[in-house]
Order: sequence, then C-alpha cells, then structure tokens
Amino acid sequence: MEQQIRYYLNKLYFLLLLFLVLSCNNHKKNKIIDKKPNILIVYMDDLGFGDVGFNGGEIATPNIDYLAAGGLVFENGYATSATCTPSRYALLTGMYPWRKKEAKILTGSAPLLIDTAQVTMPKVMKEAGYVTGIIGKWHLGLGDGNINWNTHITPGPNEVGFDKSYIMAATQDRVPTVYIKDGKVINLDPSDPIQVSYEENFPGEPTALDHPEMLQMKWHHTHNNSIVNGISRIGFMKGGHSAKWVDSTMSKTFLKEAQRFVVNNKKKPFFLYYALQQPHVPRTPNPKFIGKSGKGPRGDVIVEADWTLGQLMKTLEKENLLENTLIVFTSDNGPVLNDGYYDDAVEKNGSHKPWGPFSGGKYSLFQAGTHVPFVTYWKGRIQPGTSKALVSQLDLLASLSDLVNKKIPLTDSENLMSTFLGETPKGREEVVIEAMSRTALRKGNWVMIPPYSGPEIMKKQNIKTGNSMEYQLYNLGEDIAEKNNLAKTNKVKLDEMIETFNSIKAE
Ligand code: NG6
Ligand code: CA
Repeated sequence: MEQQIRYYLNKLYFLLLLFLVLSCNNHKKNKIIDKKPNILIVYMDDLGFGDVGFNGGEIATPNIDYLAAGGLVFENGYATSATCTPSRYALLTGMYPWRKKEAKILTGSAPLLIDTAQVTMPKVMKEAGYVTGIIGKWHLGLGDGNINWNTHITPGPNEVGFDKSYIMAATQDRVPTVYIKDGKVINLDPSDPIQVSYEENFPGEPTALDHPEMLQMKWHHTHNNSIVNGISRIGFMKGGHSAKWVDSTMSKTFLKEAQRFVVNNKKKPFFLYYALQQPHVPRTPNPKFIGKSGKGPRGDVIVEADWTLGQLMKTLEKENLLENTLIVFTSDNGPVLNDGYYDDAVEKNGSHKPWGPFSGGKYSLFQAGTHVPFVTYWKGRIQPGTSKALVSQLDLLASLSDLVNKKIPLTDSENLMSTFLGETPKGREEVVIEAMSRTALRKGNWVMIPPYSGPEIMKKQNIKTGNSMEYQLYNLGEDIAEKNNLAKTNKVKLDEMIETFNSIKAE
C-alpha cells in the first residue's frame, strides 16, 4: 500500500515537473518571438569596398572595423547598382531597379520614385509593430512632380512607410540644401520662400559661373549652379536662407537625430535606416576632423563618418540595446575620387585603394561599382566571421520580413535571413548588377558583361565603365580585377551566363 502511494506520488511529482519544464520552455519560446530585435541599417554614400580598414583600407575606420570584427563580413556583398537612387530603390522595395526606367540618379525636385502602394521595408516593419525612421540621405524623389517646398511636402518617406523622417532631399551637391522633417523644411522663414529649378537660374541669384569669387571649394565639372556656403551645387535655388544646412555640421546633425530616435523608441522595436552622406561630394568634414586622415577631405569625412557610427554604437550600448539590435552596414555604390570638385581626393589618395582589389568604381559595371563593404552585426546572436555567400542589398527586404515574421509578395528579393545570421554559408545563385542603366550578371564566381557601346573610361572621374563592343566573361575566382576576358575561350560558360541573364531580365 505504502509502496503504491509512493509510486503515485512519484508519478505526480514527475508530471508536475514535466508540466513546469514544458510551460517554462513555452514561455521562453514566446519570449523570443515577442522580443523583436531592433533593426539598424547603416547606409554609406559612395564608400568603396577598399575604403574600410577591415578590407585593407589605409584610412582609420576603427568603429566600422569593430562591427566587422564582432560581426559577419560578407566578401561577396552587393549593392544592386553603381549609383545611389537605384540602389536605394532596390534596398527599400526588393525590386531590381532596372525594371523601373525612372530609377536613375534623380534631381532634387524629381517626384517620388516609389509607388505609395508598393511593398516597402519600412511598411513591412510597421505592420510587424515597429517604429520606423529614416535619417539622412533620401534621393528617391519627393512630391508628385511639382513640389511646393513651402508647404507640406508629400508624398515622401512618410507615405512609403516611415513614421519619422529627417532627410536631405537628394544629395549634398544638389539643391535644395535644406533638411526636411516629416515633410516640412526645417527653420523655414515663410517670408523667404524656397524656389528650386533644375532648368534655369532665378534672376539675380549668384552662380559659380558669374560669382567665382564667392567659392570656397572649386568645382571641377557640372557643379556650377547655385552657391550655398561657398560651395556651388547642381541645380538652382532661391530663398530659404534661414533653412539652409551647414555642410560641416551635417554629420553631427544626422547623428543627433539618430541618437534621439533610438532613445525615444528604445522600449518599442524600432527600424532605423541611417543613411549617412559620406564620402559623397562635396566633402565637408567638421573642423574637428580636418587633416585627420592625411588624405584630404575625402579621407577626413570617412574618419568623421566612422566616428559618428561609433557614437551611435555608444548610444545603443548605453541604452542596453546592442544585444537586441541587428545592424547591417553597407554602402550604396562604389567609390569615386573626383566627382565634381577640386578637393584633393586624387592628389592626396596616395596608395590607398578605395576600390579594393577590383576594377572600376562608382558608375562602373566592373566589380568596384557594386561590390561593396557588407557586414551584419548582432551582439550575442551573430557569430563573428566571414562569409563567401553571394548576397545583395536587394535581399534585405525578404530576409528582414522573415525575421519579423511577415509574409510579403514575391519580389526580386530572396530570403537569406539565415545567411545574414551566419547560420548557412549559402547565398543567392546569381545577381544582376546595374550601372547607369546597363546591366551584367554575376553567377557563382563568374561575371558576364554584355556588349555596350559608349566610352570605356569616364575621363573626368578616371573610372573604367566596363563598356566594350564585345561580350566579357571573367572568373572572379582567379581574376578578381577582371583583366582576363574569357568570352572567346569559354563559349559554353558564356552561353550559360547569357541564358540566365536573359531569363532574369525577362521575368
Ligand atoms: C552625377 C554627378 C555626381 C554625383 C552623382 C550622384 C555629374 C557629372 N556628376 O550626375 O557629382 O552627384 O550624380 O551620386 O554631374 S549618387 O551617389 O547620388 O548617385
Ligand atoms: Ca552614392
């Protein structure tokens, strides 16, 4: 009898234990699902593969290198395009930009490029309960083609999924040179309204051509329209005096906004697209950073951007958010030294190789145009290391949607979340790369560039475009600099590449 009671008591005890373990496990599981990680995309402007210390660059980038050392470095990470607008379009929409003919470098007054009905990364995040924000460079158009800069500017980032936006409209070298917060120009005096034109100057407004004495930075090509802060820009602007940004404090301004966004939203999951303006022209380091790189303003603004990232990391650490934040670090396109101003970028570059081991640069179909620095970092979750997986910024939409448990319609984006987390070495099979509306294919280690007429070199920028009247085929496995065209000797591979390329383009 006593034995029997003991038996039943034991059994009861075991069941109780089992129940406790199970419910505890369940709880843990729920906790992981409940606790959505914050997502921070740090997006540089024209930073080359070889510009960062961890890829062999000569400019000190300790904070970027810290991310790389503690995160997963992608050796085969791509922007979709060799210029800004198309890459940013692809990042946010998961669509190949060459499928949309307007996805080219936009002026400052171009209409919004993204359809407000389109699926976008911030929209998906919002649906998953995230607070979403963009701080920095937009360059995806604003309004409907006829913007009044003095009223609420819409549609824009806030209409494609961002709860908060603090942006420059296009580029640092294009007007309007003002910050726009949630559709409103900051510090605008209504009695001094802003007018913008990309066609003709406003009578009486100084330009670089008729007032060269006002310039603090000399233009080299095209940047000879309106003068703001002693720097002539692309495009004409009148008015908005009190609203004009100060170039040398731009980095600090965006940093402060980013820090504020993080602190304000630390209790919710947040998605922040932090789009730095460096090292795009005009390169205007804060006085604190002048001379810091020994490579002139281009190097100095990279040092400044690196410091800025370090400051944001400090904020994340202080707020105890590092273990719950996935950080993606990358760049919108490859590097260029002379992009329109005399700023010593060429003269002071020395032996530094912004393009890394590749040929070409910004605007180029050769690797340096689109093959960019690419790191994922998540303290305690992503094991430090390197990955050879082929990944594109295009894939962040499907991947991050998976991370936050959201289904999205089919786009060009592939769900590579486990690749980005370092759980598998497998990336995409192939990717189409784009440069100034020309396209090429990378598949495995191979690259195929179809024939393109047009100059083989952009003289002003001193960049090889990738143009040739013949097919080009390179094996990056043994020829990373794309010097040895195998199109004639490996016809089988060439045909296979052309077939894949055509089928993707026809989708
Ligand atoms: C080009 C400009 C270049 C830069 C670029 C945009 C000329 C000749 N060059 O048209 O200076 O502004 O546009 O760069 O005007 S991007 O990174 O935003 O794509
Ligand atoms: Ca760019």
